Amino acid sequence: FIMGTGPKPQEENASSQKIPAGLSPTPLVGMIMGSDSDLPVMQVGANILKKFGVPFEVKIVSAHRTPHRMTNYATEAASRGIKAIIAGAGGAAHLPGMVAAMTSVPVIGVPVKGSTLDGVDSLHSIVQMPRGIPVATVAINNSTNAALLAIRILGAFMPEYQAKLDEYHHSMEAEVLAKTERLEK
Ligand code: RP5
Repeated sequence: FIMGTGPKPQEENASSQKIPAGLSPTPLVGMIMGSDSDLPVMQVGANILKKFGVPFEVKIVSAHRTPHRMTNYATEAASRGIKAIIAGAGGAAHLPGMVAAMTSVPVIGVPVKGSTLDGVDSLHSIVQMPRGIPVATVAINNSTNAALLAIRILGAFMPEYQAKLDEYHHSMEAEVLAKTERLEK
């Protein structure tokens, strides 16, 4: 993937990272995004999937620039064995909702912050799905939580992922407790 060149919002530490190697030909999680300019935000979540050992793929799928590709992706996802789709998009961010309309695989939307409106446009576009077609929406630019939610979905029927999440939560707790201990000294 080639990173977008324009000034784009980036999560902390995202700019120096790349989509991790080892993308799977038989993914359980599909990560899609509307543009390569979304990559700096989305690769943070991709790194979480990699860290948890989740087989995943990453693809640029645009609802408005590549609508046929989007349709194919959504309609084939279930038969390809994909159990959760993470879809990041900015602006009039219809990608997650459109994909969710064409598959019963759970879709997690990541509102990507663009250069205007602070990402609220993306957030509202994704979170305000009319009844009948749900999209689980995470906070603006929070591909980390999208990845963790996808892992929770896998954990519902693959206990090894639940165990890994428990471990993750314990290490997060230990980290916070260690920090507060240092402060209190
Ligand atoms: C959306 O439009 C993408 O998800 C991206 O966030 C936004 C801008 O795309 P580019 O013009 O940077 O390609 O489709």
